[in-house]
Formats: sequence, structure tokens, C-alpha cells
Amino acid sequence: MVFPEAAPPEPDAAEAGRLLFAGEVEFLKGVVAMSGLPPADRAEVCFAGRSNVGKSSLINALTGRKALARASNTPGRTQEINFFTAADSHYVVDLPGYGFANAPVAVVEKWQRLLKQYLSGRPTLRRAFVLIDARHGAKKVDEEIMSLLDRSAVPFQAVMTKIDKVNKTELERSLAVTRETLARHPAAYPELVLTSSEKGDGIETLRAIIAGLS
Ligand SMILES: Nc1nc2c(ncn2[C@@H]2O[C@H](COP(=O)(O)OP(=O)(O)OP(=O)(O)O)[C@@H](O)[C@H]2O)c(=O)[nH]1
Ligand SMILES: [Mg+2]
Repeated sequence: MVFPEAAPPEPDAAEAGRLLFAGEVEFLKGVVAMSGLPPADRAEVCFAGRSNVGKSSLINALTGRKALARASNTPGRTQEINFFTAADSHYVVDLPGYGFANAPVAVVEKWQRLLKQYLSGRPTLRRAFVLIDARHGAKKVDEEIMSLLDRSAVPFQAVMTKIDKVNKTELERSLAVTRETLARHPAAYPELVLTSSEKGDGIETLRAIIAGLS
């Protein structure tokens, strides 16, 4: 099968992932312009996805802290590029959501521009995780981000979110749509991760994947 689910990590990889997030994970800063980025001095991963897809919740689940990255019911809540430090070795970055317009046009444009600058201009960005709601599968705006990542040569990996909200049939359907989309994108990593921040599915796998990127 193309784009199979990533296998659960081997014990060593799982332990490395656990350790990475077991210590202090701290909020470093929120960035509103490229000039505010911290020095590119360590491995970095970011979480991209439509507004409300569950980026902040996933970061909270990875760190085991409920309110580290702000998660809310209000789409468009995360409007800055938020940097978190994990074990002095990684930056974990929570991005503003895309594809949501309930904000002044000028504001939306400003943060979309920043998002694009960041995704295409960060040399230490090892992988972008592109989050896709398991209820919907990849949409046109997701594909736009994937194309930007292709052009910027940033490897990305699809992460299905909220799998606790769908049954098997619905999941299979959205996976099929997502796989079809991924197949058009050379920067797509060949495995995807199925997650639920609510129930914990896929969290150990994702921790191990991030720890493996250095
Ligand atoms: N059932 C369920 N709900 C989830 C899950 N992940 C996130 N949610 C809910 O989805 C909503 C949005 O989550 P956020 O983490 O704030 O989404 P976001 O992608 O950071 O949103 P923006 O910052 O606005 O782009 C919240 O109400 C979360 O509680 C999940 O795995 N399962
Ligand atoms: Mg958020």
C-alpha cells in the first residue's frame, strides 16, 4: 500500500521519544516576523494544518501538558509562530492555522505571508507535519501547503488528527483521499501517522519520529 501507517517504534526509539518530551518542554517565544526567529541552531519540526485541525492539542499531547500550547474552540486562535524547546535538542513549532477567514483580511494575509516565509526559509526545519482532520481528509488548502513544501524542499509527513471522532469506514475514506493527494507531492514522507490527542493514539510514534530527527 502507498503511504501506509508508520509502524509503532522499536523500544529504543520509543525510549528516545519519551525522553525528549519527558523533561522540561518550555515555551520559548511567539514570533510575528521572520526577524524574530530564534537562532537556527538545532533540529526543528513544525505542525502545520488548517485552523482547528488540532495542532496545539497535539503538541500538548506530545508534552503531556494540557495547556502548554493554547488549544481552543475558536478557530484561528494561534496567530503567531510559537516556539517550544524540547530537551535542548529540538525546537517544536506550533504554526498559525491556514484556511480560516474569520479575521480581518489584512491580518490573515500578514500571517499567511509569514507562514510561507517561515516554511520556505528555515534551514534547520527537518520536517513539517501536515495535520489533516480524519473526518475530512486532505483539502485544497492542504494541497497548497504541500505544494509550497515541495517547492521549498521541506520534507513533510501527514498526520491524521481526531481519529477518535470517526468510525473505520469514515477513516478509510478520508485516508484514501489523503493518500491520493500525497501521491502528487514529492516532498511527502512515505508513511503517515494516525493520532488522537484525546485518546493518545499515535503519540508515542510521533515522539519517536521527532526524536529520530536530529
Ligand atoms: N475529539 C478530539 N478533539 C480534538 C482532538 N484534537 C483537538 N481536538 C479539539 O479540536 C479543537 C481545536 O483544537 P486546537 O488544538 O486548538 O486546533 P489548532 O489546529 O491548534 O487550531 P488553530 O490554532 O486555531 O489553528 C479543540 O476543541 C480541541 O479540543 C482529538 O484528537 N480528538
Ligand atoms: Mg493552535
